[in-house]
Amino acid sequence: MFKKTICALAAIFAVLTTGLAQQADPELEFVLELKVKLGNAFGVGKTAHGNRFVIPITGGTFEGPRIKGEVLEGGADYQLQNQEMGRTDLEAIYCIRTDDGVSIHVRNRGIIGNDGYFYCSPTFEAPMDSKYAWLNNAIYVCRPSGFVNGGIGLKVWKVRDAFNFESTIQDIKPIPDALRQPAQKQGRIEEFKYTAHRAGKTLQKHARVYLPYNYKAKDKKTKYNVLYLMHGGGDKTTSFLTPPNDWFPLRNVLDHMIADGSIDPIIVVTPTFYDDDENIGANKMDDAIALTRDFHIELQNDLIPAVEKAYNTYLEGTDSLAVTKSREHRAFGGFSMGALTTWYQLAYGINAVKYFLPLSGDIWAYNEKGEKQSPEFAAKWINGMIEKSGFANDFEVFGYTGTEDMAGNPQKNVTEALHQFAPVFRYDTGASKGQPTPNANLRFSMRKGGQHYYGDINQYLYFALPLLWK
Ligand code: FER
Repeated sequence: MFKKTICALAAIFAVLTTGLAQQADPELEFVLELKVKLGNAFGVGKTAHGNRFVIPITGGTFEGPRIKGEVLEGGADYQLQNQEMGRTDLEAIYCIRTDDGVSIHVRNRGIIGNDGYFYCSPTFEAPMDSKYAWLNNAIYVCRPSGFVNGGIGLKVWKVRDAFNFESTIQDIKPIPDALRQPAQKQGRIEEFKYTAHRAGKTLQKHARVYLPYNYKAKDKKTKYNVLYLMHGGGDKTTSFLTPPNDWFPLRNVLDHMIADGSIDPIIVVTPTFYDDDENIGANKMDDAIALTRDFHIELQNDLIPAVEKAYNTYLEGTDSLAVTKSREHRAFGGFSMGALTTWYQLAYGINAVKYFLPLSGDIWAYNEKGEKQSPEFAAKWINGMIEKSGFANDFEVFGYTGTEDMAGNPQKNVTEALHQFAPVFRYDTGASKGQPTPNANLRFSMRKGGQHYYGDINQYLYFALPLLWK
């Protein structure tokens, strides 16, 4: 008992000491609305605790952004009138069943004041192995949303942390000097040629491929996760994977991180959304945007089948089903226009990739007239795309940028809009305090002073790569 108390206190203390000053205020996120059918109430009478009433629950429906289904018959709302306190305590116990057949137990306790104050706090008990397990570990509030014939409407919200700009600013560690230097155990970089098909054109293209130290083509049993990294506007396949001793030391950092065990050996592929390294195919910004938007087609149809068959990866077969089956072994990230490519990959090609790293870039979404829209519009648009993909419960975003980066505020604003208007995203308010939120799939941090260039982007990768494939 004593030991347990100490442990609990230690846990609370740990939470409190990690960044209490930056703690976000709570806010409510709408989860679902219930329409509960009620039977005939009956009174038990005056008991030792008060005046007891029972109101049978006979059915109904519920619906929210991530869940919907029916209310099952057989529960009841047990009410206790307490004259001295001027209120009625209620406790409704029943089950709901989702439209895909998952039963969830509900226990909703609250008060109805004689002054009309009517709030409850429901708890949900969903099977841990179901896609609704996220309902279990949160505090909810609920209040009536009107009466429907013979029943009651109830809206339910989850209490969560509000988006807090201060808490997104964290000290992303600089890459230690030693890790910028060539490592003892070095991977190698190959130029990989492949054929791409776009809009009736056949293109001879290439990407750079980083292979970790000790990669052996003949050792088919050792398979590698693959990270695709897209360059920014006007850049090329060499922008991320430069020769050793260059300013942007990603290949050295990868060698060191693999050698010291902070990441598992991976293959990194740096393609281009242009026709080739001379930026052909984009005369104007509009062309470049279209190329970033459509790159997911080339990735799925041409690049993944070619490169992941040539090297030892988890891809088995080359069709879209094979690409989807191996998606958990794939990450896609990029800088600036490459970040835009990443967001479009998430919107259009989530079936091929599980992990997304938009680095200094926001989501560009357009109306039918081709006019660029607000972050709120972008958030609702990408939410709809992910919702209908069937992968809404199986993706992760690691977004990073800097306070002095021209994409800093745009990415911050779009992240806030995702938190606010895109229910498929669960923003990780704890990431910057080293206390990741359970079930979070949207991490976002801004580096103080971070600018719009590969040097800072390399630092974000150094910070983020150990978090992938966990
Ligand atoms: C952004 C700010 C700037 C962004 C891209 C850019 C995709 C730069 C684009 C370019 O000119 O190359 O938020 O997001």
